[in-house]
Amino acid sequence: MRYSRFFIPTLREVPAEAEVVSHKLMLRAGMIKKLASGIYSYLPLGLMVIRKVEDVVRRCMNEAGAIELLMPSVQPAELWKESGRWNYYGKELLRIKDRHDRDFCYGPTHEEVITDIIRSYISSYKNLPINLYQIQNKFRDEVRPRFGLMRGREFSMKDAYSFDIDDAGANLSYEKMYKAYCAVFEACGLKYKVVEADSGAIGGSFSHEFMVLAETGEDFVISCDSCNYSANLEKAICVNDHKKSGEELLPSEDVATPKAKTVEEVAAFLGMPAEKIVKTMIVRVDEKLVGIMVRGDHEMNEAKVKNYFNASVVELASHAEIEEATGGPLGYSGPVGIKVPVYGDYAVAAMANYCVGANLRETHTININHGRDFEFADVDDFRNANPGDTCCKCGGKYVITKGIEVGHIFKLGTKYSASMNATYLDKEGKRQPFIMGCYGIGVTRVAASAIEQNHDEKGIVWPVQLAPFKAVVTPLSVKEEDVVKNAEAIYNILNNMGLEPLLDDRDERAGVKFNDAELIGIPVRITVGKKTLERGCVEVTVRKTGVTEEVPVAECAHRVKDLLAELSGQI
Ligand code: 9G3
Repeated sequence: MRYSRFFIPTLREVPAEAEVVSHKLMLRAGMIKKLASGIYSYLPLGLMVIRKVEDVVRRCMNEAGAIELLMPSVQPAELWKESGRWNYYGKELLRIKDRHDRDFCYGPTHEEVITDIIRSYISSYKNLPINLYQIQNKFRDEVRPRFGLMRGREFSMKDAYSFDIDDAGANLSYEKMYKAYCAVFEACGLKYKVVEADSGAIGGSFSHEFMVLAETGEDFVISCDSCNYSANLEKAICVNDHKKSGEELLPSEDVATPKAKTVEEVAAFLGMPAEKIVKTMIVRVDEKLVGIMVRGDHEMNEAKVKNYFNASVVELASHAEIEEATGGPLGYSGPVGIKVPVYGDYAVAAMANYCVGANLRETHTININHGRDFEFADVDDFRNANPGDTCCKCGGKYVITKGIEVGHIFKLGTKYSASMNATYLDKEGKRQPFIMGCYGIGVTRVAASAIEQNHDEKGIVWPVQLAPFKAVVTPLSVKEEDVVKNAEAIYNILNNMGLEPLLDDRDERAGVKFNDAELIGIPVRITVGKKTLERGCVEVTVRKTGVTEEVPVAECAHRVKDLLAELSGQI
């Protein structure tokens, strides 16, 4: 491609709203343009990278035996009413009406549509298993879209759906996708981790998330420092290895704690460590109210509470509900004398003489002891894991890093096939619901996360596998005939070798050309200048290292080929 005939609107400055580096650099490199909140146009350079990600995904999915199709993005409400999700989702589901006032939605995912297709055509166990996938735009009316393509409202996803006759088959389909996803992120040159995840509202028995490791990630990755156990924050198991305190029980006493609301303020006021204070969270679990007690230096884990009660909704109770349940205001809740059952996290169950809210404004009670002052309905793991916690697999210690969720795979089971009556005839001629799995990769998020992992102060440093152009040929002057002739020749050779070169044939100063090449992050630059040509050479520079070497013109193309192979870890 000739730069002068392409369209790369690079920017010097970016809007302040761009917080993370991938957002800033995608805007500056002229890869994307914001159309509305969370909605972006993919400009030519951006689209080239997205197409590269799609190519890698397609190749790995096809190699795993999945078959590509394409479903509409606008979906009829009827299918969502069948699955029971039309009323389950709130404003995040973009509902629209057609000219006949019929209800539709802009698809945030396609479980309903694919299940409708399969139930219409697959009637016998003989036609199973099958895995169908698409790369299609999705729309999720996120409450706070941010970070550019990292959390957009309209985004491109590869979503796959598998249908099996039984659990064993579904596990095999799941395993195939697990391996295919590893192949995708390897092939994209990304550093990633697979973590156990919570299936949550999606249902099904288990799921894994694929996390690109980046400090700017929105998600936490808990991994063991001794074994390969890894889970996301929702899922990471906290073992009950808390030694009983064994303290002698002290008489409890109400103490005034004026203006002390947070655990830190109460701890400071009472001169005790946060871990001697216990929070009683009043939460609504589906229709009922319960108290969940966690240590002051721990955070309640909603996903664990949801799974413990096998609930579909877990929310903090409203002020009125707290008043009703405890007789006291928000922020001073405690377990003593309240109308709702109280559940304790393992860490609390091992404590004695701890401080709780007195269910009175600006008042706490010290030296409280379960078993004497109140009873637990039950104790379990209700908190987020913390760095240093004991590994549930090997007893090692947890470390916590940040990550970007670029892939998520789910063993779904019969959640959709049962609700949508999607069945096949088994060997005995009996109707059975399909055992399903679903698998998603955030294609546009992969492109952004690659930048989060590969950039420096000059701009993007594309992994060769995702680079829009693998090499840029930069003639220092387009007025020097000899320079232009050699640049054109090298460009044509690289093109014929399939090395996707960009010829910067603009009549611009060398500095501008260098800055743009470094900003858009092309792996290798070939600089053609009068002086080096006098020695029959050109300069070859590797973007990642900044190392420049002088190479005879005749050997230049092969040197570039070798460098690219080195950079993509092929040699
Ligand atoms: C909705 C809305 C948002 C959603 C969903 C439904 C997330 C929803 C989960 C999934 C599960 C898998 C197939 C590809 C991989 C992920 N956000 N999910 O179902 F109505 Cl508004 O999408 N689907």
